[in-house]
Amino acid sequence: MVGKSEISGGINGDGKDTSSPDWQQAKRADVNGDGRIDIADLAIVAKKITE
Ligand SMILES: [Ca+2]
Repeated sequence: MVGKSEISGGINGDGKDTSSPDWQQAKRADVNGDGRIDIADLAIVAKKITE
């Protein structure tokens, strides 16, 4: 389940990876599970919202 908090978290977390100190929070936005938050995750989240 993806909500608005995950969207904003994803945007705020853009560019973070597993070495980021707040990864435990940021990883919620790592929807494709590759260990980093980037535009690919944002695109997936955006797609889920519009489905
Ligand atoms: Ca990712």
